[in-house]
Amino acid sequence: GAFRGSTVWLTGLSGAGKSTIAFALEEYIVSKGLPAYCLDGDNIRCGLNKNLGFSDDDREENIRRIAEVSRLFADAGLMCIVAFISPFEKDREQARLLHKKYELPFIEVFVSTPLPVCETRDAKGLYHKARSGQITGFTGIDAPYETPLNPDVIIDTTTLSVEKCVAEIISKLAENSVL
Ligand code: GGZ
Repeated sequence: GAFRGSTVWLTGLSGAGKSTIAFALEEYIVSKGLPAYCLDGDNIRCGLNKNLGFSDDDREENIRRIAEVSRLFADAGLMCIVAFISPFEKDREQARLLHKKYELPFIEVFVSTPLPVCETRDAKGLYHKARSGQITGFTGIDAPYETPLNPDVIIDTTTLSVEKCVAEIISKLAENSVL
């Protein structure tokens, strides 16, 4: 079908695989000659949101700004692929409503990889630091993660390959006439 600007919103724990899937999806879309761009901690929390930390209020503001930016990207005709924990249901719902208001497609992908798997991966050693008390307020350990109530796609990277995860998202996008 015809390509339309949209937002693919990945949510899940640290280490769930959000960024890996996001960049694989971006690569796939760009390889088709279509415009896509990933927003993640590296390009948002280091720039636009560098004044924000990990308190509940800061996470809410982090997600609010990301929702606004993704809405603008989608409106500009890109597929904006967003990869943040986004732990609060109400903030994700606000992001969805914002896109709805501007009639822009919004696909919520719950990367549901369970905590024990994320914790075993522990790529940056943050879970270890959280368990040993060197970091406080870490999502899944001593800060909440609210499980999405109505995600459009659910992906568990424990057993699914990156290619399969991307394929699941692609088929949902096609179903929604975004691709
Ligand atoms: C959760 C934290 C924290 C705390 C630093 N809690 O694996 P990472 O390192 O690369 O991904 C995590 C990232 C989470 O930032 P987000 O902007 O996605 O979070 S939120 O949507 O809740 O605003 C982790 C690192 O930052 N990190 N401290 N306390 N993750």
